[in-house]
Parts: sequence; C-alpha cells; structure tokens
Amino acid sequence: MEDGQLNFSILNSNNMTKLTDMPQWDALKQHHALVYQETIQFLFNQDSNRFDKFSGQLASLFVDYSKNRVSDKTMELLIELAEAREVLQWRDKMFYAEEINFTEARAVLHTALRNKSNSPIHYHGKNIMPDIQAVLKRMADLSERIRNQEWLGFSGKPISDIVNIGIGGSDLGPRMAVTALTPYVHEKLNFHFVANIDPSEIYETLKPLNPETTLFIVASKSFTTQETLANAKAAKLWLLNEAGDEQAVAKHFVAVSTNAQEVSAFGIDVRNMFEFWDWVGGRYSLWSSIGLPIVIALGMDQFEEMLDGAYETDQHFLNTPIENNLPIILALIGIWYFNFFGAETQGIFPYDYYLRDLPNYLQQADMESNGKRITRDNQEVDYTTGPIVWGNRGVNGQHAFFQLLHQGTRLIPSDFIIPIQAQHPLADQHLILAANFLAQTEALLQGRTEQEVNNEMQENGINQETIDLLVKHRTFTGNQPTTSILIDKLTPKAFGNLIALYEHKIFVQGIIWNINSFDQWGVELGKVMSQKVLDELKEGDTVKGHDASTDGLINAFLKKQ
Ligand code: G6Q
Repeated sequence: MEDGQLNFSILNSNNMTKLTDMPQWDALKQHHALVYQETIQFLFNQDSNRFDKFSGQLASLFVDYSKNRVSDKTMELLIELAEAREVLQWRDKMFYAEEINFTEARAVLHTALRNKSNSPIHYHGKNIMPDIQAVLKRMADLSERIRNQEWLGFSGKPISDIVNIGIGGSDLGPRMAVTALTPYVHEKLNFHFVANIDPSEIYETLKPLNPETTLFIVASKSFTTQETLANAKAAKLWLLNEAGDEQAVAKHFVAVSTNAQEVSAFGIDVRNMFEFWDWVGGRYSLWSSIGLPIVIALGMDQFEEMLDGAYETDQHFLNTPIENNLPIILALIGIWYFNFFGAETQGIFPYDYYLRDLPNYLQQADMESNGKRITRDNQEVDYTTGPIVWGNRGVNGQHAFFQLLHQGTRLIPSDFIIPIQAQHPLADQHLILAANFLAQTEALLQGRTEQEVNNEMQENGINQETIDLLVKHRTFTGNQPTTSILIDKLTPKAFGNLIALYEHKIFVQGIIWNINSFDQWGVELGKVMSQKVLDELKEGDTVKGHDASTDGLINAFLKKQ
C-alpha cells in the first residue's frame, strides 16, 4: 500500500456483527439484570478464594481487581465477549504492523520502540528496528554530552536547564515521566515544560533562567503546531536578545519531529533534529525521541530500563492467556461498568507524589484514544465509548472530592496506585500514606451500615434522639469498586510496566467498541478553528457571522482589548 492511501482492507476485514447485536453482549445484559444488586461484600462472602483468583502479578506490579462488582460468571461472559471481538487477533495486527489506524493510513508501532528482542519488524517492506536503534544512539550521545557538561552554550558554559516546548502528546509523556522519576534525575540539571500558548507560561518559565545555560527541545511531530511554534519563536528571541548572534541557536536548540523540512525552515539545524515516525501516535510517543528530556534527565541506561519495563508488559499482553491477561481483564472490567452499569467516569488515584501527573497523562491517553463515536465499519455507535478519566493524588483527594465517592450517588470505578517501597520513607510517613490507601479502598468496599453507626454512637454515650437525627448522614453504602495496583518500587522499569499496562487496556477497550483508538480528528479540528478567529481578533473590526454568542464574545473582547 502507498503511504497516505486509506486502508479500506481494514474496514472490509472487519465483518463484525454490531456490538449490541452480539449474543455475548446480550448474555452480559441478561447477567447484569440478574446480578446488578449483588454487592462486592456479598461476592467476597460467597468465595473465600476471591482475592487469589482476582489478582495477579505483572513484573513489578501487583494488581488486585477483587474489589470490583464481578463474579466468576461475569468474567467468563466478558472474556467470551473479548474472544468474539477478536481482541487477540487485533493485538497481533497492532504488533505486526498492520495499518490499524486506517483513517490516517498508518500502522501503530509504539511497541516497536521498546522491542527489546530487537527481532525485525517490517513496515512498508523495511525492517524498522535499525532506524529505531540509530535514533536511540544519537539520543544517548547528546544526553551524555549534556550530562557530562561537555555540551556548552554560546558563552562556553555547560547546560543547566532544559526546556521542552511541545503540547499534548509532545508534552504530557516526557513531563509525567521526568516528574515520576525525579529521584533518578541528574542532580545538576533542571527540567521545565512549556505547552500552552498562554504567554504567561513561557514568560514565567524563562524568567528565572539564564540564556547562556538553557537548552530548548522543540518537540512537535508535525512541526506545524501553532502553540509550539509560537513558544519556540519566543524562546529564540529570548536567547538572541542575550546572545546577539544567530550562531547561538545551534547550541541552544534541538528539535524532535517527523518533519525535517519545517524544522529547518524554523532555523534549527537538521543535524540537531531527532527523528521519529508517523507510526508513533503523539500520545504513545514517550518511548520515541519525544522521550529526549527523559533520556537527558535519567541517562540512556535508565531510559533503556524504562523501555525494558514496557517490553515486559508487552510480553505479558502477547503471551498470557486471556483469563490472566491483566490489560485485557482491566479493560473488560471497565466495559462492564461503562456499558452495563452506565458508569461515566474512571478515577485514577496515585498515592505517590512523583506520580502526580499520571491522571493528566492517562486522561489524554484514554480520552483522545477512545473518545470516538464512529465504528471501524462507519456506523454511529449505539453504546457509550471512552469514559471521562480524572483524578488526583492521594491523600489530597481524601480531603476533598472523596466525599462524593463515599456518599454521592454515582458509580465511579477507580484505580488506586501505590509503590510499596518509598523513595524517602521519612519516619513512618510512607506507612501512613499506605494505611490511608488501604483503609480507603476498604471503606469504599465495606461502607458502614446504620446498625454499625447506631451502635458506635450509643457506645460513645450519644443520646438516641441525636443518633436518630444523624444516623443516616453517617451511613456509607460502600460497594464502590476499586482496583489496587501495588508497585514494588517506582523505578524506571516499573514505570514502564505501568504505563504500557494502561496503553494496552485502552487498546483493548477500543477494539471491543470497534473504534479507531489511534486517530484524533477532534484535536485536528481545534488546530484549524482558531485561525479564522485569530484573523478577526487581529483585524479588530466588529464581527458577524458566527453564532450570536460567539459574535457577542468576540465583540466584547475587542471592545476592551
Ligand atoms: C496526540 C495528539 C496531540 C498531539 C499534539 C501536538 O496523540 O495527536 O496531543 O500530540 O497536538 O502535536 P505535534 O506533536 O504535531 O505538535
């Protein structure tokens, strides 16, 4: 197939029955009608072996999914659905370079970037592994020079600050990884991330920095993204203002892109460009040269560890029978809640300061991948697809929005994530953190009955009138589902295990929903829509022709500009 030509064979090979017409779907619907009132407490009482059965180890991750509203029968029916949707066959299509991103005529090969077996992967008749290795080698060379203080700025001083300019997939991955792996970051280097076009963001980032010792990484797959180019331009002016000589650009700017022509047009020497390829989706690109800030921060050995960790998860996904295959199981449990219980959101609660950017990262990974309504066979879905992903780190959430989890009216399946070994145990603080993690998931499961509250209040000598007034308010239904992920220790390898687990979970859900998880037309729309309005704002004349609200807002803005 030629580059850029749409791959209709993927559409045509997809002779699937509509999801909601499948007998496996119907079986789940009927099962739901029978069991939807069964509580997790009840399920635990029914089966003393439940914890062992519904938990599993994936490299350094221990995943406990027993606190979910699923029984043996539920899992059996969900697995039958996965089999009928050919999840394993689609998994193989992804790993072996079929153009499953058919609306952009692209293969989806982020797994090749961490293919530690180095076995050949052919795409368009070419083994892509040597190219991947070559870019890794160049990244290693650059990072070593910076880390060894051999890469010097225009005035001969070593680099101290690295500013990554990029947005979306060219920002969230490296930002989250460098933050998550802070204890492994080179102690003489500081990392900054600028994404937004909002001028305050680059202004505040650059304010404390010294142009002589700052290196910019302009990260953009397309190298046409308005926000990134505007910020890169501002950064260049800031540098030249001090350096006074265009020659300084080569010492202070490198680019990560698939578009050499635009990189060169911007004024960055293509010898300072780190390539990646259109078969790497933006939100799956932290394993590619988009991970350059991670390599500089951690060194290539640790980055390789991170790739190893992702590879371990890939191997688990490829080789583990479906009933023990954790990304598939987690995906199916999500389907059960979103499509049968009508849950709308997925909570992500890392009990780890370093993982504080994980909810944001997974929000993009999931919502941009599975926020789709047209199936691979061009039909509008009649079921819900990707959930709203949200979250914050524990225990902060406990003192804020957890109230709604405990006593609100919504069903919110949540992932709780914690490293067992702390980076800095600091007296018993890590144990207090862990105790909160464990107690919260227990409380969300068990709740507290009216009887328990009543007895406790009586024991505390509270009079019955007050008890009667308060008892309902102090009762918790429990039965709120959680999945717990214990990480041995948040090392680069464990981090790789974790992120790849979520990537594959998202993939499996996309396959079941029969959507293309790898395009993002909604994001593309945003990129073009703003241009017309920008022209109008620049012209400054009263506008007409949008909807009345947009006209009104533009005119109000112009009046006070
Ligand atoms: C990711 C999306 C999107 C993209 C940004 C930046 O999957 O496609 O978030 O990464 O819009 O695009 P560029 O890297 O092309 O600047």
